[in-house]
Amino acid sequence: MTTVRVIGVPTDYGQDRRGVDMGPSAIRYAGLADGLADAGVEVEDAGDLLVPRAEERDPDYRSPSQGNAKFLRETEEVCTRLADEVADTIDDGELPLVLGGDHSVAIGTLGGSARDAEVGAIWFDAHGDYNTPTTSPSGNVHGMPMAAVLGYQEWADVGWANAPGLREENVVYVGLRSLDDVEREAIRDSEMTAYTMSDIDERGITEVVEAALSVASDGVDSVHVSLDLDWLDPGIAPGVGTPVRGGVTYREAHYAMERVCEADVLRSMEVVEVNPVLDDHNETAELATELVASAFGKRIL
Ligand code: B3U
Ligand code: MN
Ligand code: MN
Repeated sequence: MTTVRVIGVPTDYGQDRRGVDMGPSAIRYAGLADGLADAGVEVEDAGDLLVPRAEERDPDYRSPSQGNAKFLRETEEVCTRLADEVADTIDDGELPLVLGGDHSVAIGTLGGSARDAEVGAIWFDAHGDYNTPTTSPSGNVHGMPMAAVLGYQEWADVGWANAPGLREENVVYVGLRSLDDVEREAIRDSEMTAYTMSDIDERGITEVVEAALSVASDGVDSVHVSLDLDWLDPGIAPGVGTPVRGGVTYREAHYAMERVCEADVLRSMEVVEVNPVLDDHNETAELATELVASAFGKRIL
């Protein structure tokens, strides 16, 4: 039986809306343990990483070539510890489930997951998260983790942020609908595969998820799944910092997670950007727990 080790990472360094640091509590409170039990997996909750409060820190960046990346030192501190935890979990034969926090935590999750193995990644997100400190319009690191782990441009010199076992060819986006201009060109020029919401409209979630799984798992040991709750339509997931209209539906999201489970390639997973301060009666956190349960094997029948 799979043992899932839950690792909470209560950060909000990577973006401007306070409250996403309460994501791990909100997701646990919404019934994560019961959801995982329903899925039939063993659960071990490792608690939360200790994360210094943003108020005690200075957001001023130390730029990798004069760009803007707010709280980069703090992000390094937290992601370096997270990467070790994730790598240790996998070494122990367990499956890490990281609860964010904002999406900058993916630098740590992937850093650990792709440390000693070739892995693929499926990025369920409205956004590309492929900015660099010089292309970012906001300086928010949650808009940069994919570029960071792949060592794209200025991120190439930021060793702690790179995930050695991840190659562009095995990275797949699903559900994109908000990209910055420079970021769009960078994704087009890359070897990554990007399925937008239009692709889902045209081909259906079934076909898109099938294609995503096959690209991500091609020639690698296993796959990391990153689930940004703003992937879903804000009508059902209002508790996120940067909602974008036109996201996937409740059923599409569940179907995708069910297929992830059936493909049996999962190495690590993270659920990010749940912000209970912006949420409606914790419904986004509840949705997150339901989707996790589907990803780990909960079925209707
Ligand atoms: N691309 C924008 C906005 C953004 C990225 N990720 C989220 N929002 N969640 C940026 O700031 O990089
Ligand atoms: Mn994201
Ligand atoms: Mn997003």
